Amino acid sequence: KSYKEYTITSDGQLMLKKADSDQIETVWERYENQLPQCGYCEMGLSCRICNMGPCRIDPFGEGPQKGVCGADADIIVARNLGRMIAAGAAAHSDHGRDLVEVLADVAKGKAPGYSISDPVKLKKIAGEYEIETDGREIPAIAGDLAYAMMEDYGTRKKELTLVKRAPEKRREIWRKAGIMPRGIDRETSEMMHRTHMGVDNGWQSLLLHGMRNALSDGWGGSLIASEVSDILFGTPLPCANQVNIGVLKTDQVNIIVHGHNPVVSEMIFLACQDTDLINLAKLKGAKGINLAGLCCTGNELMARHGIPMAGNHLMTELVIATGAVEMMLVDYQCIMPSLGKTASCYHTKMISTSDKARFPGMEHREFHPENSQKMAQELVKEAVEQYENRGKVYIPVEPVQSLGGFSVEAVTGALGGTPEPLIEAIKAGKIRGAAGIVGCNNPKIKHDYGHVTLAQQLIKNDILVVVTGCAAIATAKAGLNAAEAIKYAGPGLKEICGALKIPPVLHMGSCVDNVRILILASALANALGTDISDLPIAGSAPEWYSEKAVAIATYFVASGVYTVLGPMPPITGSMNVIKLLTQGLDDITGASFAVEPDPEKAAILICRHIENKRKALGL
Ligand code: BF8
Ligand code: SF4
Repeated sequence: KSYKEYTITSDGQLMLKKADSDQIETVWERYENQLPQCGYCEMGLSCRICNMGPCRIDPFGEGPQKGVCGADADIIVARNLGRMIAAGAAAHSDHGRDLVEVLADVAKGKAPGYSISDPVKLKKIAGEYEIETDGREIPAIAGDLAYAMMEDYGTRKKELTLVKRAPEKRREIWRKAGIMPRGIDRETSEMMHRTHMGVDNGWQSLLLHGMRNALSDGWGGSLIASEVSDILFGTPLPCANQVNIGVLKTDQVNIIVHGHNPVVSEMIFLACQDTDLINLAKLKGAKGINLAGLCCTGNELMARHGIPMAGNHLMTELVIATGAVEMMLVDYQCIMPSLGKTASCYHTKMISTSDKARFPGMEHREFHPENSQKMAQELVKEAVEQYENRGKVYIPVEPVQSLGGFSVEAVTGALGGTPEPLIEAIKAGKIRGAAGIVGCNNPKIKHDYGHVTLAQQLIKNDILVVVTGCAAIATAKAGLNAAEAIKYAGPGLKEICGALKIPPVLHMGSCVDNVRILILASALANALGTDISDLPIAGSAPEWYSEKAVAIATYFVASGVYTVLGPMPPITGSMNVIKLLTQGLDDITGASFAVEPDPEKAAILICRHIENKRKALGL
């Protein structure tokens, strides 16, 4: 079989060949071994929520139409989707909580190595929480903010603090629909309660609560994760970096960080700059220490420090197969449990770092705020010592240049301090609108094909593209996140991006940073005195796989952003659920979902939507 059928990337194709000759099992092989996948599960028609089951509904109407408890297809599909949203929201929000805990420890002086890198942002957000900042010491403000954020997680009775950043019109829509998020943990917990057997058996009310649960992530947990990361580690600014497997170095100690939480990767980043450790690496015959990222923690380091990026989700096994990685450190989320086995074929040391996430074949070395600095030093030293054990390495490509770090502050900065120039360009029709391309890789879609094709089509049609997560890494590898990529853009977008010296595809960060897209959209809506749903913008997740992506897509739609999914979610067992999500929601949140696995067709859907919104605005 040709490796071109699996991935459009040349490093991926070459590494798949290498993995084959090394007899390394990959995610694609395991996917093929699973085929055909269960049709009931694909349609969302199987239920194993209680022990009277498991149950399944016959989609052809011949077998059972109800589970043992009496639940029908609509209830089962809605309940399953609700639990996907809850898991996704929990993942992002619990990640946010870890940052808030570090913030609290920094305030108490109990987190050596961590500090407040952006005091301006700290004060700004403290102000949003109505915390007194005038004449007060930074640690005191940080402590109060951490405490107030922890309260947002708990059982609040009213509204999350930061929803006030959404346009007033949008908040009224949420209040009217009864989906205003109240507490971050509360909404996830309530979803688990509602989906217990014998609680909420209204498929509509389940889906509405799904919206509220997702909003508690988008305007709560993820937003807190993103903002507190900026406070602790700095707000991203545009910086150059390199991407693909070619960022690994034959003559340096290669350390990879993989996962999501900058609490770990930032400390590794600092330790990699330690002169004693660099000298030790030289003593061992290496030219230095090369730190590179994978997935979202890589995106965080890339956005803040220009650290190179080795690859996205489907590349994680193949990066190890280069034989060039001395150590890979993981925290949590999207880390395939196969990685330990892959690494056992090479000299790569695998380290798990979070008390919440263990993996077979990895050594567990837990990071806590009080020991992180020391632990990072020890581990980088061990990685350096591992260099001597390296066998043959294979790094088949040269890296690609890209630009990262487009926080909202950086985007408005590039525009000269206000969103006005962007609005003018949209009004003049030079930029037709903007679209987010976000989310994962999934072996069901040719690796990176969905992201790259969609981005190419959209910029060609003068639509500004913003990217996060694994999508951002895909477009970076394809050369689209560089200023030179304006040559692929339509004439209007080319003119504007050329004048501003920005790429037509803007890397906005990791998956929790999807909230940056919402904040930018809110700023545009506020400047126009309108709501997010009136803007000529759209979202998409062309290769999504994870429950987190379901939460993100849902809070996008609940926030008024039309969103096109690539792979079909497990909802086809209920026409009612499909109709509500693809049409009915328009009346409630002013936006809906679409599903289109072919990125060229998805581009047409997005262009059409953007043109319709322009028309409605009289543009
Ligand atoms: O949070 S895009 S595969 S790595 S879930 Fe995972 Fe998907 Fe990548 Fe980051 Ni997001
Ligand atoms: Fe079956 Fe109902 Fe139990 Fe689900 S909740 S497993 S449908 S009995």
